[in-house]
Amino acid sequence: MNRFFVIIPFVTLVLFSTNSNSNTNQSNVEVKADISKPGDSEKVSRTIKLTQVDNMFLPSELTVREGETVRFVVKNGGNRKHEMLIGSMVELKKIAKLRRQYPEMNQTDVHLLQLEPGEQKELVWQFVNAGIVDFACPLPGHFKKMRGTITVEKK
Ligand SMILES: [Cu+2]
Repeated sequence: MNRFFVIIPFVTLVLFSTNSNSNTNQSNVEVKADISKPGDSEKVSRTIKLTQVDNMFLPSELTVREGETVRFVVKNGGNRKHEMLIGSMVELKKIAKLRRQYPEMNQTDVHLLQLEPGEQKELVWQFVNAGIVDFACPLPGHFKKMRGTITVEKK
């Protein structure tokens, strides 16, 4: 009988520590997203124009070359506020979920473009390795449709 009571806290402890391990793994995924990263504006080799409408990116499928640094010129041509973030789908989903949970939270990520209707902003991004990179507007109600992919081709 005593044994039973000892086992339960142990199981709880194991579950708890497994849980915190998986959190650590999640942040590893973020770091692993080294297909692309913020770029140096001195090294821009190409400019890509994107237009946001309510609620889509035009175009939503892009192709770049491994090693390229791209200046994205993003214009909000819609009637609502939009945002743009570049990253892996895992990262983007995580951020979109946070936006749903805490819509009033201040956004401090310097790589997040926030655009009022009619506004235009730029983001310089470097594509380090071949692969697929995603982008999206993480705002609630926008995220499912308002996304796109960047195919990074091998040199
Ligand atoms: Cu949007």
